[in-house]
Amino acid sequence: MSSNSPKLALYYFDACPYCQRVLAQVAELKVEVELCNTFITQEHAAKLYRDTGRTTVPCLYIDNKPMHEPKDIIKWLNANVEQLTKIS
Ligand SMILES: N[C@@H](CCC(=O)N[C@@H](CS)C(=O)NCC(=O)O)C(=O)O
Repeated sequence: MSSNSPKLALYYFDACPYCQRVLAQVAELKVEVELCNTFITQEHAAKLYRDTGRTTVPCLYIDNKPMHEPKDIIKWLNANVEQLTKIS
């Protein structure tokens, strides 16, 4: 991980079709993203609610700053792919 790559964490649950679109783009771009399932892990749902006032997913944390809206998340990933850590 190069020092200036932002740390990414995706808050999601499997039954959400918007989350599946974002997960597909993450796989397509081969970028490293911590996956936080809010359905399976209560603490992930609690953090999301604490930080954003809602439990809506997908939510991408970029250096711990939350971003909602699947379209915006995918746009940001595509626009910043060069500086993101790739999975080998
Ligand atoms: N436009 C929505 C799309 C996301 C959305 O509707 N997510 C649903 C699951 S498919 C959700 O999180 N519902 C539960 C909740 O809002 O707490 C957004 O704000 O990002």
